Amino acid sequence: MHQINVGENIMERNREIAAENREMLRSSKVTSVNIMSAPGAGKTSLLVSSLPQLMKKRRVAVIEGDVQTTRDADRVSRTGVEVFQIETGGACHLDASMVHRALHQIDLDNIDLLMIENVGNLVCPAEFELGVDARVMLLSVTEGDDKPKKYPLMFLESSMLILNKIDIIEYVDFDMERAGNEAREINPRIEIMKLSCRTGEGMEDWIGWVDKLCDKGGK
Ligand SMILES: Nc1nc2c(ncn2[C@@H]2O[C@H](COP(=O)(O)OP(=O)(O)O)[C@@H](O)[C@H]2O)c(=O)[nH]1
Ligand SMILES: [Mg+2]
Repeated sequence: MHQINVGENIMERNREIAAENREMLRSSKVTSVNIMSAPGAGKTSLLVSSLPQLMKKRRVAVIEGDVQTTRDADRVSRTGVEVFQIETGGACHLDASMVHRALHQIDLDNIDLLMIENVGNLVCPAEFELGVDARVMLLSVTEGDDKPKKYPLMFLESSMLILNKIDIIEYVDFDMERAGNEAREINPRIEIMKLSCRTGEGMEDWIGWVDKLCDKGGK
C-alpha cells in the first residue's frame, strides 16, 4: 500500500512560506501581529478601538481575514487605515500563502506595523503559522473560563492572551483567575491582559504592548 500523507505536506509547505513571509517582513523592518480568537470575541473591536492611537505614532496596514463578506474590513477601514482583505471562501483560517499574496500588495517599506485579523476560530488558526512576530489571542468573558484546556494549541502558540469584555463580567460566571491559571499551565510564558473594547479599560496597556513590540524590531 502506498500511503500519501497530505496533511504533513500541507503543514511543511505552510512552514516554508511562513519563513518567506518572515524574511519579507524582517527585511522591511515591519512589526507584525496575528490576532486570533473564536468568532465574536472582539478582534475587530480591538483593532477599531486601538488603531487611532497606534496610527498617531506608526504607519499601519491591516490584513482582514474572513470566510465571507467585507464587513470587518469595512469597519476597520473607517479608522483610515489601509486594509487588505482576504476572503478565504470557506477556509476556517488564514494560511501563510494567503498572507504571502497580500504581502506582495502592501508597500512594506512604507509601513511600520502590520496587524492581521485571522478568521474567527479557536482551532485552525493556531495550526498555521503566518511568519509574524507575535500571535495574540482574545478570549471574551462570555466564552467560559474552561476554554484554555479545551483548545490548548491556541494558548500554547500565543504570546499574549487578552481577556476581553471585562465590562460585562458581573453578568457571567467567568473566573479570570481560573482562566489565567489554566492558560499559564499550558504556556507558562503567556502574558495576560484584561480589557474592554467597549469602555476602553485596559486599552492603554494593549497599545503600550504593541508599541514596545514595534520598538524592539521595527524601523
Ligand atoms: N460588552 C462588550 N462587547 C464587546 C466588547 N468587545 C467587542 N464586543 C462586542 O462583541 C461583538 C463581536 O465583536 P467583534 O469585534 O466583531 O468580534 P470578532 O468576531 O472577534 O472580530 C460585537 O457586538 C462587539 O460590539 C467588549 O469589550 N465589551
Ligand atoms: Mg472580526
